[in-house]
Amino acid sequence: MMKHIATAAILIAALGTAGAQTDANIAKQFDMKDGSTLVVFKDGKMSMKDKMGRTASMKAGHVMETKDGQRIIMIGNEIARLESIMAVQRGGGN
Ligand SMILES: [Cu+2]
Repeated sequence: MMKHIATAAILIAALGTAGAQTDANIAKQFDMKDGSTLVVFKDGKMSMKDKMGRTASMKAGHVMETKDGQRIIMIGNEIARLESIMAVQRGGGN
């Protein structure tokens, strides 16, 4: 099972600059099987958005699956970091 799990470092190396970037600190976003979104920061730490696009908590170490079947281990749980980026995207309000 472990061999099927890509580490964030490998993902980021493979992605290079090809991933959609919505913020300078975000390396890549993945659509997950359950409808949520995985946000990977450039330092390899991660945060989640739920189906409604709200920040969501997920324990580090949790194994998630992307829409296309990749398995990724949750690294970090950067809710506050994602929240601050989303606040800026909304125009700086709450
Ligand atoms: Cu996750």
